[in-house]
Amino acid sequence: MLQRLFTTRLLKPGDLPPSDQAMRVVGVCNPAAQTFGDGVALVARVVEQPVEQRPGQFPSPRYADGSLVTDWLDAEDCDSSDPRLYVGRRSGVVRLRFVSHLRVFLSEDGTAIDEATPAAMLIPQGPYESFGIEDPRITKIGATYYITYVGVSPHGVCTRMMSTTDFVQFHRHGTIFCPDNKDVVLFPEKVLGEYVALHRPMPSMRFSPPQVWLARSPDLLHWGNHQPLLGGDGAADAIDRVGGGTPPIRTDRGWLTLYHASDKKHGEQGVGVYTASAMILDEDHPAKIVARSRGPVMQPEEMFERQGFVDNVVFPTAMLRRDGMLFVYYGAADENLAVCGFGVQDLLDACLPV
Ligand code: MAN
Repeated sequence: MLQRLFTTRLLKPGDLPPSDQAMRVVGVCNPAAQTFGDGVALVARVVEQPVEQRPGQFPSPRYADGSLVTDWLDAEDCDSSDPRLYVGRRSGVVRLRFVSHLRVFLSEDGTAIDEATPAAMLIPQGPYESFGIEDPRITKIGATYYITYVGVSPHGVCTRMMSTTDFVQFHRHGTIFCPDNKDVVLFPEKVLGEYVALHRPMPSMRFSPPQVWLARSPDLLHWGNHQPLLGGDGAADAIDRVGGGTPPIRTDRGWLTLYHASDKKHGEQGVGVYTASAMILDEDHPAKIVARSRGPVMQPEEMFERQGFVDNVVFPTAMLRRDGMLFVYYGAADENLAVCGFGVQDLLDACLPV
C-alpha cells in the first residue's frame, strides 16, 4: 500500500438536497475531476432512492421523459444479495435499487467544495439513460472537456459522451461504446495521430476474468482497432471486476493511470473489496504495459471507505497534478466523495517494470 499524504472527504449524502422531494440522496461518489482555471471542476454521481416504502415490494426508480417514476417489484421474486441490485429470480432480469444523475461542483483549491449548491445538474435523458447516468470521467483535449459516462437502461450498460468548455453548457454526443461496456477513459492527446481510450467490455460468456481493452479513434466518436490490455489472466487483484479508473496523465516513463479491481471470488455473495492499482503504458504504443504496481496502491482504510452504501469500495475516477502532488479523486463506499494525495515519485516508484 502506498502512503497517502492526505485524505479528505469532500461530500457526503447529507450535504446535498435531493433532486425531487420523493427521493433521498444515498450517495455522492465516483467523481470526474479536471483542472478548470486555477481550481478544479468536479462532476459527481449523485445516487437517489425513493422515500416511499411498501410492504412486500422493492422500489426501482427510473426516468421516463425527464420525470422520475418508480416501479414496484415483488420482493419474493427478487434476489437482493448485491446491495446495488434486484435480480428477478425467475427472469434473471436486473434492476437497480437507485437512480443516479450528475452534479457539477467547483473547488478553488481542490481540497474543499466551494458550495454544496451545484453549478449545474445533469439529469438522465432519453432511452439509453432511463436507469440513470453514472461514473463520469473528464479528459481535457485542447480547450474542450470531454466527459465519458455510463448510461444504464433496459438496453444495458453503455458508455456515452458529452463535452463542455465552461461546465455550464453541455453538448451530448450519444453512445460511444455499446452495451455492456463501461469504465471508459480518454487519453488527453492523440498518440501517433489517433485518439486513444481504455474501455471495459463485459461479455456475458465468461471465458476469462474481465479485461480492460484499448481502442483508437480518428474523432472520439468512432472507435476501432480494439486490443486487450489488462486482466483476463486471473491477476490476484482482478478476479471479479477490473476497469479503467483515472484518465491517463503523461509522465517521463509513459502514461500513468489508476485502475480498480474487485476481489470477489466466483460464487461468493456481495461485491468483494474494491481496490486501486497503478500502471504505466508506453508513450507511443499504449497497448503495451511497461510498469505496474504489485498489488493495490489504494484500499479501503478510512471508516467512510469501509462502511457505506456498498462497504469496502475505493473507486478512483480522476488524478490531477496539483501542489507538487497527485490528487486522486474517488468514490468511497459508493456513498462519499473524497480526495487523497500521493507523492508523484512515490506513485511512479510503486510501478515496477513488467
Ligand atoms: C461498479 C459500478 C460502480 C461502483 C462499483 C462499486 O463498478 O457500479 O459505480 O462504484 O461497482 O460498487
